[in-house]
Amino acid sequence: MAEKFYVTTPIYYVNDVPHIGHAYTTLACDVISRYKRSRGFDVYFLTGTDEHGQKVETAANANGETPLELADRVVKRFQSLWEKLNISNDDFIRTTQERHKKTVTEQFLKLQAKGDIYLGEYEDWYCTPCETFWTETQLHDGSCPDCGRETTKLKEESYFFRMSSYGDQLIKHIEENPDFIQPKSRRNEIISFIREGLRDLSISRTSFSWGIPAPGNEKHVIYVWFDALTNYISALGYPDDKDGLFEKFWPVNAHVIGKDILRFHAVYWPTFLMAAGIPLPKKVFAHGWWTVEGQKMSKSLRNVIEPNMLADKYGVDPIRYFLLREVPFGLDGDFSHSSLISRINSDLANDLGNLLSRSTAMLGKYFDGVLPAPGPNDEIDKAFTGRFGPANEKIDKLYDDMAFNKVLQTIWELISAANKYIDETAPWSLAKDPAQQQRLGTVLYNLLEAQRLIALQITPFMPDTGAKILEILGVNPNTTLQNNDSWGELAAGTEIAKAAPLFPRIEAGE
Ligand code: ME8
Repeated sequence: MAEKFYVTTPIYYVNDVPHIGHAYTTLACDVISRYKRSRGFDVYFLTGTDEHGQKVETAANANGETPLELADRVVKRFQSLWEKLNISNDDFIRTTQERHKKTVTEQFLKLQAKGDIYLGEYEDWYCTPCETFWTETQLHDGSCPDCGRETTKLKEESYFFRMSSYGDQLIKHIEENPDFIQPKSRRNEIISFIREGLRDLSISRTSFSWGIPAPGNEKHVIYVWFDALTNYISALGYPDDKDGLFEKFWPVNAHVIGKDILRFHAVYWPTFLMAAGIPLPKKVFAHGWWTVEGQKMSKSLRNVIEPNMLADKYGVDPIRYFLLREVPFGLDGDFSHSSLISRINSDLANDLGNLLSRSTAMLGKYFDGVLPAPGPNDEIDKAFTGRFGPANEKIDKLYDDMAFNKVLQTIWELISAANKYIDETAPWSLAKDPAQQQRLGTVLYNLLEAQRLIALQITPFMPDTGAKILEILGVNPNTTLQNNDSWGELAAGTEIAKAAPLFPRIEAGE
């Protein structure tokens, strides 16, 4: 039976429209999903939207619409963007769906029956935009330590989750499972947060009504994180599991999130799961933060980068490539149009595009576009062709660490090696000597076969480009890596026409 792989994005709030930050996380999950499928895994890739809470209620009131009308309107912007960016999610969960509400209600009842949810009273400093309570000591000069805005003291009846009972068990889990929180640099931050002592967590509100009612006490709505985090199991049909998805895909292989919501995923969520007796996620990966031309992205600075606009201007595949190539996953990065343009011109138009047009042009010129059978490999050929097996193995390991930029670096080392192989073997000189005809055929075969393997590795990042290269090479564009990643599968006799440039160069200022 195929190995399974379950990966999730955060569910995005519907009170904001999608920008490159959201696209980044979703793209990363898409790339790893496509890679794992190509390797024969049975993949479940989940994304969705977080639709409850005070912010949505307030925004809807201000617009003169109901919260659900607002959610219905904004969710389409996410869904159409994912379609445009070629996102291959298997499911899309909305927290307003019945399937989700049912799971949250059942979780609540289960933990309440166990004594892990109890009714108490809450008093603390509340940041409305962040929907987060802070203790007095966490505030920065009285303001929210996350967003810097004003906080207000709130006291209300609230249900609490007995998070304080689970701190020791969670530390033990983190210590015994070194891959649980990634990147590693973030583990210590979480461990010290837990060591400071976990307080019981307020998980309901009476101050607004847009949410899932607390069962049996409907003046409370279930507070946003208890609601939102549960999406990862409600989408699988927990607890009824009529379709067997939970049984098959849980525990999740990776929750991919931004560093802003690591604590919720690495502390709150695992303790909810422990209380419910559900196994913990295998990995929580917190990636870094994008700024734009050196500044924080924000509506008020009017510098929000809309992926729709970028895709229209530069094409979907270049954007997909750029976001994952530019910055090591896990570190912060800065978006600038000039670095995007320079990557498109140098990596895509020059390195990748020229390689294909040069080699297909030579095949046309020297062999009428019909791929010759290769003769024996010289030392120089062996050095080149021998790179691909180890590179495939290296890439597979890099995916386990979500090191997307290193995967791309490794692929681009192969592309550079291919360009260098052309320069070193100088096919144009071989072509002058009829005695070198077989040697010339070997060189061209190796070059084009190399590009078949390169295209297979490129496809998770740039699905259209990968398919296009495979088609040019006369290979079925749906070919996967599994069983097709060893050297020498390109069939002699295949007709390969001269390829048009894959990526037009972009002049600065265009
Ligand atoms: O937090 N750089 O939703 P959200 C990189 N609903 N990534 C960014 C980013 C940036 N500048 N801005 C946003 C929520 N992101 C909750 C989640 S999950 C159970 C509930 C990405 O709409 C990043 O993945 O605020 C971040 O974690 C997420 O968007 C926050 O999305």
